[in-house]
Amino acid sequence: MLKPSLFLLSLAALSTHLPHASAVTVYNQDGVTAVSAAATGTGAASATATASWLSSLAAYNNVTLTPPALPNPMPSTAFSISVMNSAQDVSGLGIQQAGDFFGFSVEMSVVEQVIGKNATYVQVPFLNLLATVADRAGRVRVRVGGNTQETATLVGSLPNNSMIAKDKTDATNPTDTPVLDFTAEMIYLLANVSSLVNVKWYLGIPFNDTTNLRLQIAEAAESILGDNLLAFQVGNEPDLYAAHGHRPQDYNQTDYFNDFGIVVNAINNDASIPTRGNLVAPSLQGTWTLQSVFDTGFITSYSSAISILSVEQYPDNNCAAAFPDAGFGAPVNPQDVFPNYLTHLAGKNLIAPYLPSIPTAQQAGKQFMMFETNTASCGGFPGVSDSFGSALWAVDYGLQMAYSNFTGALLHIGGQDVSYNPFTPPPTNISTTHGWTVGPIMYSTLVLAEALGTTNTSQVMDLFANNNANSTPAYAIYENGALARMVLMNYMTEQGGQGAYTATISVGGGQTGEANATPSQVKVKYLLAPSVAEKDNVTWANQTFGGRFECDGRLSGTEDIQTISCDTSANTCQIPVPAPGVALVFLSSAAQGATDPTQTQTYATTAVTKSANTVSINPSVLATSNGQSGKDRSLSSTSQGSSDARRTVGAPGATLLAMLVLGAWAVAGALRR
Ligand SMILES: *[C@@H]1O[C@H](CO)[C@@H](O)[C@H](O)[C@H]1NC(C)=O
Ligand SMILES: *[C@@H]1O[C@H](CO)[C@@H](O)[C@H](O)[C@H]1NC(C)=O
Ligand SMILES: *[C@@H]1O[C@H](CO)[C@@H](O)[C@H](O)[C@H]1NC(C)=O
Ligand SMILES: *[C@@H]1O[C@H](CO)[C@@H](O)[C@H](O)[C@H]1NC(C)=O
Ligand SMILES: *[C@@H]1O[C@H](CO)[C@@H](O)[C@H](O)[C@H]1NC(C)=O
Ligand SMILES: *[C@@H]1O[C@H](CO)[C@@H](O)[C@H](O)[C@H]1NC(C)=O
Ligand SMILES: *[C@@H]1O[C@H](CO)[C@@H](O)[C@H](O)[C@H]1NC(C)=O
Ligand SMILES: *[C@@H]1O[C@H](CO)[C@@H](O)[C@H](O)[C@H]1NC(C)=O
Ligand SMILES: *[C@@H]1O[C@H](CO)[C@@H](O)[C@H](O)[C@H]1NC(C)=O
Ligand SMILES: *[C@@H]1O[C@H](CO)[C@@H](O)[C@H](O)[C@H]1NC(C)=O
Ligand SMILES: CC(=O)N[C@H]1CO[C@H](CO)[C@@H](O)[C@@H]1O
Repeated sequence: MLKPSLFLLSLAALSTHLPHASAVTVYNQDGVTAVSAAATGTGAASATATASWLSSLAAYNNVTLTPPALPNPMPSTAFSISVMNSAQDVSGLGIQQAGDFFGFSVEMSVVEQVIGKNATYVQVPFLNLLATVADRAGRVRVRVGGNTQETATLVGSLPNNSMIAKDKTDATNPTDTPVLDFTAEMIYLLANVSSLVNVKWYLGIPFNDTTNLRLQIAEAAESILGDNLLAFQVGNEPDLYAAHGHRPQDYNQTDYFNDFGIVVNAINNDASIPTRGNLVAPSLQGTWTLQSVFDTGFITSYSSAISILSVEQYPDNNCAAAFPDAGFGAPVNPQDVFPNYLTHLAGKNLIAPYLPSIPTAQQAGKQFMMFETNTASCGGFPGVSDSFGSALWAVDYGLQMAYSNFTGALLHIGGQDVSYNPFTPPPTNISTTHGWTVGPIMYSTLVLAEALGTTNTSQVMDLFANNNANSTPAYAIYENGALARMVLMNYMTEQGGQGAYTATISVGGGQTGEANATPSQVKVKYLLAPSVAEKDNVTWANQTFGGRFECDGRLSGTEDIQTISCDTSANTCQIPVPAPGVALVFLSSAAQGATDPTQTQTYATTAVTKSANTVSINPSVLATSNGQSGKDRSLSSTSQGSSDARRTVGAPGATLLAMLVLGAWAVAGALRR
């Protein structure tokens, strides 16, 4: 089997005046593009070859589930969808959205593995992966933070010229999360990434100690990142502080309001933080309601300080498996929860509690973001979180959030001890021979980016298609006020020749007096895999990131965009949707050109062409990978000591008891991400 060559890019050796790059083409030492290595993505070979020490790490687990049975009764597999052509004729459309709706949340402790060792050694697969999204969306939003941001400290220097040190243990922290020291090199790393791919950043200001604020990260980031910095999160899940022992047991919304005010005042008095009004809060996990925080006067008091109101939510948790000794009871069998993800209700139910708060945010002129999310906290469910089903779940969930007026969502990336990562580098000691592992959920970011496009005017409508059957959701996307694209989904896996459906769509000519606007043909891109349980063989318009350990960050294969002719006398187009699968239907060539990376010259706001977008890096300027240099622990996981078999909760018994008294559900939701 050919292996992709992995290189770390030496930015120092490159011109500092590179254009914003949309694709970084890396050649291996034989002068052969590494793309050929990432090719077919059968996955079968790598799965059987995967050593057991690798499959014991959640990110590379070998659990393959059984697709659920077909629904009984079956939904119709031949149904019509009639859509309006003009947004004005549709009631209940979501607000205008940008193609970068889905971004990523990178746990701060895995920055070295995922983003780069330092500002001059950037992980090329990371650049390439982000470029696949930036190509389609115009830009990508990435948050660096998580539990680790709360106690992280920017220091002048670290031993051995390290960028991040996480050897200290925070004895008070029950999340097994290491305490981080980092240098400004980390911010330079992010700046250097942004000079190659259009990435915009969210960072977190530590909030563990309001008597000793550490605003250095904000000071450094504003001067180093400039416009590439979007906002600073202040407080990560403050509604869990008491449960986690980070604040007194009676810590409540008023205390949080007061703590937040201390940070706002300090920023206002810090001349080294020139930007105002770019804070993200309250980032609740759900133990407190948003309304209970708003009731303290939070929005009115801090309106000039906040740009984004935020929540963080996962639909389930796998804490019982991640922390077997912590009293969470019997581990969940992933097979049992798999069907929960394979329904249109999944995303809807997850965001339902937040819908009443969104108009409040809109009235205050604030964005409303799902700042950290994924399939299940405490590491995800092996076989679920890394299945094609998770990609379908995320496409539906993302579009549902866009329809429901969220303004963005960030998919979380942990270490090798979680199974839900959009992408995971190989373990350090095999990084010269193995490529990255791209999770099926990564493809959902491409689908969302292309569905929403680059004009910032896309409005999403849930079509409640097929009598609102939960297995066959469909969405319409209006752009500049007119229907541009549709997304047709199928959660079923074909069994006994059953499961696939054909939607007969017609545009305009509805009851509002619209004229027929059904095109004579449509273009369709499919997201496909043989079953919802598939882990490796996933294709987007016939292109793939490959199976486990096969990816250098680029899609390989020949793009295949289907053309479907419509019936111009009946004014209908018949769109087949395999089981399982997603069809992205482009209703016009303009609707396709606006989002299709094969036609990047049509980007409305950039002058760059496809060829100018491709940076070819000569092998002579590439250093070899991080090789054997890193200590396994410091490069292996989100949570200190948790990537191996001895998973224990590092909390003193008393803290743990206090947590459990408050309810396992709330604690479980955020115990470890
Ligand atoms: C799956 O991985 C485990 C170790 O985690 C190993 O014992 C088992 O043989 C593997 N199964 C397959 C089918 O590769
Ligand atoms: C960056 O990291 C690489 C790989 O660990 C190392 O060889 C190099 O010396 C580092 N550069 C700086 C400036 O620290
Ligand atoms: C906050 O975190 C810093 C850095 O880890 C630590 O030195 C400090 O003691 C912590 N403060 C509190 C109140 O826990
Ligand atoms: C620095 O590097 C040396 C040599 O590799 C090693 O022995 C030492 O433990 C390192 N120190 C720290 C603090 O990592
Ligand atoms: C929080 O606790 C303080 C002190 O007991 C109390 O005065 C305040 O009303 C409480 N706030 C809320 C929102 O319950
Ligand atoms: C989203 O916002 C628009 C404009 O304010 C509104 O018409 C629509 O009903 C909202 N959608 C939902 C699901 O609340
Ligand atoms: C890499 O490390 C793992 C354990 O951390 C070990 O089992 C494996 O044999 C090592 N592989 C190589 C190629 O060194
Ligand atoms: C879309 O919004 C982004 C972020 O605000 C902006 O950079 C970009 O120029 C906008 N694109 C268009 C076509 O207005
Ligand atoms: C990969 O999946 C596609 C369907 O999505 C199927 O046609 C193809 O045969 C599969 N390839 C392998 C090697 O399993
Ligand atoms: C799909 O990609 C494969 C691999 O590149 C290629 O052999 C095949 O021709 C492509 N299929 C279509 C229909 O383009
Ligand atoms: C473009 C850019 O931000 N370059 C930075 C890369 O990182 C080094 C530090 O190692 C900075 O000196 C450069 O300014």
